[in-house]
Amino acid sequence: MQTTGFSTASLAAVLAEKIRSKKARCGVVGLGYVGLPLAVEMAGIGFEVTGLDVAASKVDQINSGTSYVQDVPSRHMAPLVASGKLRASIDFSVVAELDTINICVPTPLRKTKDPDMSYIVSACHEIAKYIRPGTLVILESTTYPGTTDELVRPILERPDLRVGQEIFLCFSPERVDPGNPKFNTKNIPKVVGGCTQACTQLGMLLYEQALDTVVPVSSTQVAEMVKLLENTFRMINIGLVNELAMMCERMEINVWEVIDAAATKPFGFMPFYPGPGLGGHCIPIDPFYLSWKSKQAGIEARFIELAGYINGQMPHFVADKVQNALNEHAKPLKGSHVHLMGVAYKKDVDDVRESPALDIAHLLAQRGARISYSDPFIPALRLDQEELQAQDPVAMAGTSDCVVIITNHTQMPYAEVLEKASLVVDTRNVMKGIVSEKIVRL
Ligand code: SAJ
Repeated sequence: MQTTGFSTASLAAVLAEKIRSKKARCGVVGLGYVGLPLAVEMAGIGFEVTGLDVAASKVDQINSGTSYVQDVPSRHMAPLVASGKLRASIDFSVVAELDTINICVPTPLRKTKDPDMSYIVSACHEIAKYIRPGTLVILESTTYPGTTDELVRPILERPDLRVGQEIFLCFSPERVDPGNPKFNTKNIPKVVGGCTQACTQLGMLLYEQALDTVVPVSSTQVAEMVKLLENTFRMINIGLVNELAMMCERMEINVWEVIDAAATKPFGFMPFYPGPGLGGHCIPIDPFYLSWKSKQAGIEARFIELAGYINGQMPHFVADKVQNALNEHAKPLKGSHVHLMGVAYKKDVDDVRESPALDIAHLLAQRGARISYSDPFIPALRLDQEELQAQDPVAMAGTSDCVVIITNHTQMPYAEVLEKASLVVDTRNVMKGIVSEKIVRL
């Protein structure tokens, strides 16, 4: 069918050929822990990639060959910048020259636990100003089912730019696992679903150039729901073992031993481990995108709400455990020096977003404890109104009244800390198998 001087078939065919020949000019909007690795991957296999971000500091660092993302070494990125394969800009007018655009902007929660779509909306409005026929847009930000079709499509679509005809629109969930040494942008299977078959085909073609495995699904809604299932599955199972930890404390059963023994079951079981709470920018947040949309559809997502409540209780559970452990040593929490060992939201990452360490520190300080912390990945930390510097854990173990192991980073001097400390509250079973009066376990 003739549309605006181009036939749909030819627009898709021309774009497909540009992608196959690597002549497509690719854009990535949002240069964080998802967008930057994707931009580098695509530039690395020969596409000319333009990264777009609203933060001039990120753009300047990239254009100077300096990476700020843990999983993207500067030594990998700098040559791509030097060769002109990768560049960054804050000027969205470059969209007019792009053939493909991946949107990797944040999707946080508001304080009311409602989705904050402002980053997606703002990016789409910028793109809509400059997008031209024959362009493929793929949203990667984790979001509720229906976002691509109900929110993104109406912003981008015009009578002369119809999705599936003159422009092409997909959703593909990002599956980046920061700090994972085994799975990376290239080898993690990539799910993609388009608004139309032609959209899906083009989305598949683009990812097939750079990634090992592409998994097409029948719609953008399916692709959006896939990611929410993945992360809701984790959040609920973490909530389950956290509740089990609270039960086991009352029944004086070692929950870690229970989980390890259950994990010997070779089928039908997947171990999760209790901890000080749920941190990060995915697991505590993504499930609430699903529960929000589910409520709109008239169904209460009770599992998510309950797991959210239980996981949210863990910092209080840990603070009580510290207070009770000090009490057993005839020390009031008030006035005691408590040293937090590891404050990042999970092991071997340099990110404190939503870290339970922040909640635990706040609760202990509220009850009168003096707080110090150590973390090889976090040199400085703002706790409430105070700016703290990371301390040496062994020195702190010798001078504090209690050490609380919150994040089980691999490279930490656990043996020396145990030797020097008078009391250790271990929320991660780092001291597994060690028998000592000093150790209190979750
Ligand atoms: N946690 C537990 N017990 C567990 C597992 C995790 O308490 O058994 C805690 C962690 O300490 C952390 C929080 O939950 O505070 C989240 O941990 P996570 O291992 O889920 O790590 P994230 O938040 O980096 O999740 C990412 C997710 N990746 C994407 O969303 C693309 C998730 O889907 C991955 O499964 C996860 O990494 C992973 O497997 O590492």
